[in-house]
Amino acid sequence: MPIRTLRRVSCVLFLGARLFAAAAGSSVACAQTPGAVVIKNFMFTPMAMTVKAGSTVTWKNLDGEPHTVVNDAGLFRSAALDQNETYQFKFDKPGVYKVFCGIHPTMKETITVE
Ligand SMILES: [Cu+2]
Repeated sequence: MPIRTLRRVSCVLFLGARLFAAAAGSSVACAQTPGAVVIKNFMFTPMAMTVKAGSTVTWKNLDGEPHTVVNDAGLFRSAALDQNETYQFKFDKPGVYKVFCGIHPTMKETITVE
């Protein structure tokens, strides 16, 4: 088989694997990136996550509405995040951190740092 054909075959296999991973569901994708929180449909996703001490968590707002990322103990408070904007915080100490949106206080999540 010529090299060019081999390359094309492996490329198609690679794309197929990517599509399969996408079809397997967003919860799987989230589990593979523990430092990432998506804000969508007025929810933090995942609503509960565990990271290692020293990890930086990134929040990204996908909604057209602005949201904020606020710790109820006052450790951090983001500015209002417009669509596709991100906020990052580095968790140095182990503990359980409650997070909510300052604009929509019913939006909540818990981040456990171990
Ligand atoms: Cu909000």
